[in-house]
Amino acid sequence: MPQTCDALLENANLATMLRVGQPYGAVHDGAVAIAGGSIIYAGPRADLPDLVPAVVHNCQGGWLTPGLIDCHTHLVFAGNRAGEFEQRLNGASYEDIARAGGGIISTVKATRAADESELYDAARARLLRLLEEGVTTVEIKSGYGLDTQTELRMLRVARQLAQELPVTVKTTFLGAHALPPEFPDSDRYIDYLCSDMLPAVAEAGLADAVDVFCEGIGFSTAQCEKVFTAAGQYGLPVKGHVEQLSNLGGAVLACRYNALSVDHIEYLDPADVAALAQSATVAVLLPGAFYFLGEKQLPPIAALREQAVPMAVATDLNPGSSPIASLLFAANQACVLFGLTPEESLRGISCNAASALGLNNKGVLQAGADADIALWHIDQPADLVYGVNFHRPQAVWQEGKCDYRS
Ligand code: DI6
Ligand code: FE
Repeated sequence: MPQTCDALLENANLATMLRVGQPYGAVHDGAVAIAGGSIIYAGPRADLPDLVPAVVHNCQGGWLTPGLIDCHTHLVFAGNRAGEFEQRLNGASYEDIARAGGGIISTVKATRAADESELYDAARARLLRLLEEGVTTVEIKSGYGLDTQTELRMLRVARQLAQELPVTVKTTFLGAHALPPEFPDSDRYIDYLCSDMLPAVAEAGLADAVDVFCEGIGFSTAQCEKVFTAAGQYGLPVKGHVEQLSNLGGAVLACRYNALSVDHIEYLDPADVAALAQSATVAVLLPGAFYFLGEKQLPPIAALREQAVPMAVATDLNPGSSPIASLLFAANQACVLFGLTPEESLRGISCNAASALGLNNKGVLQAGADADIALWHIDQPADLVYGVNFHRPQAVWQEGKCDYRS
């Protein structure tokens, strides 16, 4: 008896992103079958099993990729930091502005003052920009509340976005993002975070992971370690903003706590890459922040590549260091600014981004994976990262549900 399925996507080339055979795990003249929100077949058309599909979609020789994954964003926030952009271009540095009470803290003030529906509407508009480009999974951090109530509000907004839009959202609690003005002492803030904020967030079930900003203008390694230990007590995996502006050793610390990812890492010492290679931790590259802040220090790409550390690429979408709502632009920047190959960059916004979020059923086209798929009218996968704002998907399937585009 032939098996029934919900949809058959035929007359397509597949960039499966599996690490077999051709670059990009490519399959020419392929087909994908979807049932119950999952892929039940992805491979050569010639080997397609006998299926009775409810819908057949002719992909007209286009390319199917996994739905794109933005594994590091701060897209829930209120306010606007264009004024700081002007200050920076008049000579102030990002760190000067932060130390003068601007920077992250100015967004904290605006976010605390915004109610849940204002925050939701602003975040939804930014998220739609990502979804238009074929993103089907996004990570969203808190960290502009820095008090229990506002952190919970940000995380609720992030979860609500996933209720109302065709996207999977993974939420991350980033209470250790900056020192709020009512706490002159960062040790006392970290104690409050561990004894009050984190328990409230964990008990509400609103976070999938816990993040820190390990930096001179953020928190020390000892303080980050306290946060990691507390996260472990709630069974939450950790990740870290580390080695973005200086090298404090946050990446090695995060690996000791089996972090899902270490993010930024421009100042990571190549000698410390071994710690990443020996763990399952993903290196998340954020070229948008490097670009927007005009940084010069490049992440140790050659060492990461030599030691086969998985590299992901994300937008870091936030108002201060990366006001960039385009994952394909970030993927282009990873090639142009950091020297990733187009294949590495596309893996960075698909399979490796899934790993950075602890998702083992997304980011590839393979039987058993979630049916998160984008269809592109392109000649080859590299087209997606070669041009800027050249391409939009013709159709996107998110957990099997199709959204056709023009
Ligand atoms: N590193 C960053 O680049 C962002 N957060 C962080 O820890 C900046 C966030 C902001 O400036 O609002
Ligand atoms: Fe960030």
